[in-house]
Amino acid sequence: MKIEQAVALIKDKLPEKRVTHSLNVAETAVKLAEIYDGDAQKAELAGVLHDYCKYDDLGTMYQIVTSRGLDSNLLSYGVEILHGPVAALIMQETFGIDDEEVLLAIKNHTTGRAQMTKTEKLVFIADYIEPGRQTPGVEEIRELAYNQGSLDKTIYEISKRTVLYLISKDINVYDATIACLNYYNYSDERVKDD
Ligand code: DGI
Ligand code: FE
Ligand code: FE
Repeated sequence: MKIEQAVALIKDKLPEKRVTHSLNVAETAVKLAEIYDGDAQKAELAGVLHDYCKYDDLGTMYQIVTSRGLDSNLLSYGVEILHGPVAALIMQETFGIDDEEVLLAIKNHTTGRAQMTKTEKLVFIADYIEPGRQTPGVEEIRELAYNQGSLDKTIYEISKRTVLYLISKDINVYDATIACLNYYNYSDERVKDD
């Protein structure tokens, strides 16, 4: 899919604020691709499309999870966890996107996972640090991402903050979120992929 078509798709479907966020994520992911020698085209496309299903009907999303055999644990969660996996599936089935890195980056943008591809990492981080985000402490993560030279350390710090936030609100943590936290924990001694 060409980037113009992706932008048209989200402008047709998402409210203006979410379109702005999505374009910011795409632009941020491209910047990170330049710093970290990633694929800017893939990062941009996944960034534009990552929140395509953010406002979809939850019942319809559960039907998609069941009928397409997605992880059944998804059925214990809400739209926050479902919109990535469902968007990836729709981009593949309905819009014919077949690039695995783009699909994975859309699928896992909320939770991350262990052993992410470069494009997944770029979109996961870009979603957290795009210029419109005002989460307390986001400046520290921007500094890490832009000036400290480690995607993996940035991912760990994002994961840690997300999990601490979820626990403080008694919100359940999805398996992939925990797997991401543990995998990118740089205090742990296991050898990582980069
Ligand atoms: O879609 P966005 O708002 O741009 O951002 P996102 O897709 O990263 O979603 C962020 C929300 O997802 C935030 O409210 C925290 C929530 N979230 C992240 N990991 C988990 C989670 N929610 C639950 N229940 N469990 C998780 O593991
Ligand atoms: Fe999202
Ligand atoms: Fe987003």
